[in-house]
Amino acid sequence: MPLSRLYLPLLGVLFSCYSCTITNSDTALANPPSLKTAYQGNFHIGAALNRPQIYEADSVAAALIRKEFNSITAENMMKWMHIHPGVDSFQFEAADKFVTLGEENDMFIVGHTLVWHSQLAPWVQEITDRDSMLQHLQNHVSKIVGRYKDSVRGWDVVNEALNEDGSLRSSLFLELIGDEYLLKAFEWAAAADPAAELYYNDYSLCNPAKREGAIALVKRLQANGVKIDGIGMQGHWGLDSPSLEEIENSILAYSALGVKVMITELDINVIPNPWDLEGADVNQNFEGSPFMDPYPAGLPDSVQIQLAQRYEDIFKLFLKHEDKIARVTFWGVNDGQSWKNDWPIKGRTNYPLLFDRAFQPKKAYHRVMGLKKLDE
Ligand code: 9MR
Repeated sequence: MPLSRLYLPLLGVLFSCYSCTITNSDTALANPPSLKTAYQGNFHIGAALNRPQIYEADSVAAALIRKEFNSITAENMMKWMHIHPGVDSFQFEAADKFVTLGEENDMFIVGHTLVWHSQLAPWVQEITDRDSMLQHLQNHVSKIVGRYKDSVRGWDVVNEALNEDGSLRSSLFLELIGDEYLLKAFEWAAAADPAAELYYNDYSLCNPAKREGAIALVKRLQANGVKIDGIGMQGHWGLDSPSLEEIENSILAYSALGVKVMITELDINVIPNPWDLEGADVNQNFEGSPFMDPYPAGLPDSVQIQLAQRYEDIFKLFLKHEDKIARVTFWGVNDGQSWKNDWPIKGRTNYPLLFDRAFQPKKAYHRVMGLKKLDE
């Protein structure tokens, strides 16, 4: 048998391996590893965007957002004071830009937030009677949800309506309308866009007393036949608390109501929390104190490692409950931009997210990605 007969098939195999390497690396170049691709089969990975990010002022930030995230939330631009500053005036420009950005990149767009006691426009505080509050609230919810019908896919309809003990927080809405405002807000949102998902969003939802309050709130809506699709557990967490057990108990409890669970507003605080110091007066005592702002020049490796471990632990838990969790949204893109640098004490240097101030992925990013590599 001529030797070429033996060699030709071998050459064919070699060539097909070579071309398959080319194809794979081409695909890798077209789809470099990212949070959104790694977690594609599990849940959406989102980020809250601030105004410069919505306007894509920084090309590095813009590229990173497109690469890593498949869901976006407006950090501030859809809040009442910004979007509805006067009785008859709506400012939709930034919100429109935000929605266009999400649509162009095929992202799951989340509207934040329709009914919240904070960041209201001053004119709302002047409303003094039930009927006019009902009318203005309905107008607010219907106009905004209606404008973004079929574009915004999920709304934080009501934000932070509970106290830490699970009772309803006193607010203008509660005082003037009574707790019916909760039902109404969801009803108006559903009427304006029947296809949009509707959520209740709050912090400390792993705290057992508040959890009971949230469960009661969802049950109340359900008992009245009002549509609610999910609970947003804001993840403004620390290195040690809440415990994984408390987080898991909450995911299970909310999911048992038949609604989706979202981890929203995720960031992990790594600097001292004044609330942990008994009797501390947050506003007066600690401005500029090195004790409260220990890492102005960079995060020590030891803490970087703790942060990476914490992120790995919570993402492991999220993956365990991926059938219940629809989305995990970070409250910001990189450390420099996070609200945690200015709250509860202004001007500190915090490191709560997966990307550093130069938009470089941190150890925590690699650990979160590493969980998926083990899976493959
Ligand atoms: O991150 C937001 C920050 O830029 C605003 O100044 C602040 C005003 O209240 O709101 C922050 O976002 C909040 C979110 O809308 C609701 N949950 C708590 C978040 C952190 O305060």
